Amino acid sequence: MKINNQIIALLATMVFLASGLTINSAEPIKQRPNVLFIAVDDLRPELGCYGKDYIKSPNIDRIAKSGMVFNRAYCQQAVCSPTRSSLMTGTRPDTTKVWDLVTHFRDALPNVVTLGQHFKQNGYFVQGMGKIYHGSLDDTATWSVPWQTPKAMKYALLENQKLDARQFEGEPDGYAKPKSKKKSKKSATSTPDGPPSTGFNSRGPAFEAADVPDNTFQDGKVADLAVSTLQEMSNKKEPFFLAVGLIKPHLPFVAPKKYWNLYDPAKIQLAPNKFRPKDAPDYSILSGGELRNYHGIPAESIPDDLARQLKHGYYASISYMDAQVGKLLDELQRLGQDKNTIVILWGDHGWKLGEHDAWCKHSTVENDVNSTLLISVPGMKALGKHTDALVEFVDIYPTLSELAGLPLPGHLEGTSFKPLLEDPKRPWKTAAFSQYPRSQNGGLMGYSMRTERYRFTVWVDRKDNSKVDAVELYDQQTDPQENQNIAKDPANAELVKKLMAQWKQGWQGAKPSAVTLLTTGK
Ligand SMILES: [Ca+2]
Repeated sequence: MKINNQIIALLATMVFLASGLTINSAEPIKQRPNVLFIAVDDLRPELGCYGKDYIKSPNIDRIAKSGMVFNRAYCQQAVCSPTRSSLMTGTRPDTTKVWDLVTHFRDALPNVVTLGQHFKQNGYFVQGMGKIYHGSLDDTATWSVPWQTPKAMKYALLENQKLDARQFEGEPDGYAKPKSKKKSKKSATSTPDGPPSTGFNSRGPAFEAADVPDNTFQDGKVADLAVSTLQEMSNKKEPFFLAVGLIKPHLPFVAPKKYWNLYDPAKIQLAPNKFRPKDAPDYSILSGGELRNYHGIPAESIPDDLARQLKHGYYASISYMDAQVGKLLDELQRLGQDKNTIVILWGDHGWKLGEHDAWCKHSTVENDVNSTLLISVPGMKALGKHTDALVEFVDIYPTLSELAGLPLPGHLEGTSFKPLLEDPKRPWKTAAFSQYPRSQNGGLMGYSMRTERYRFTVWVDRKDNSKVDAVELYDQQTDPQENQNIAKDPANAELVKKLMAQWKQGWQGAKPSAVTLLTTGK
């Protein structure tokens, strides 16, 4: 009887392992993979590994070579706190109720188990540093030890520090706090179109190139801290989950001069579509109020020479951030932990660098919601591959959990994309969903759906979602820049009807079916 039980247990384990879906959950905890979770602020997918050879991102490209690049990864709302709250809770903005920069997800979800918390509860040592949650909206339950960020200068040059100090109480930490918290909250909730405005031209310059070491600024200091933390973690008995948040290429584009020197400004190409999308509602894209908060940026359209400087700064900031990523990868390798560590890197949303005569994020257009996502898993089959499958940032929580052999909490609203790591071309989600609020017309929410071929956005009354204010439709096959809204073209009436029906099904209707998962899984 005892032997029979052992045989049954052995057979059960073999079937479980043969399914290839997850690590045996009975495996000793120390055998589980570590996770290096790198969050990058405002990083659009314009990198060497995304085929943009002119960008110097050799270290992120290393992750791509040992992992997979997601060409069509979508954030759920293109601004810091909503996208990060969504990703970290594994739920969508309408569940977190975080659509602005001042609301904490614990207000609506007091007991939700976050990604880090889930790993912690399953025996991991979970530590976070740098920008993971937005600004001061940390969540202590996520971490095994308190989250931390080293203090650093925002600008290296004194004249820039002075310019920047005008509107803020001492803000050398890069997390400037408005003088009045109350005023900030009122400002943010009354204008959900963007970040709390600190005033036109009130901040320091939008860019700086000073000849200073990497650790002058926050990302350099965070990388140094992460390197020493990796050393400590590699000596622990339990596996680690280290979350490292880098704040460049977020504005201001401040990077040491050596990274600016990697680019020839004369060769920097400006956006080819410096105009609004035709036949789109006026509120669909904002011109970029966040950028106008910086000193010397005009309220009107950005002239080409300034646009070129800004792009130069964005690229330099990418290369500076990328060098910090390299320090983490080098240390992981030096410690011999690379063989047992999942590395994931994500940019919290996309960005406009002059496309549609606009800057920054804060919309539902492809430039803003399509973001950077790479993952490298020890032993994965599809090394160095790209996938065009539609994935969403809410999928990251279940994916990492499954890769580590952890159970999936019932509250999750995404789908593990682990099967794509084995077969990047397999059938997958039929749509990805993003949203953005607007204050216009009594308060609107744009719910946007990206299918294989189309972007379809429906702007509805926030108080009554059945009231439609406007519809946008872009054919990504013929118009990947989204320059022409074709929703009102009578020739597309049937297509709009069909997409509207799919849109009404929402994310629940776009999931890869259980049948697909089982029959094509390898
Ligand atoms: Ca951001």
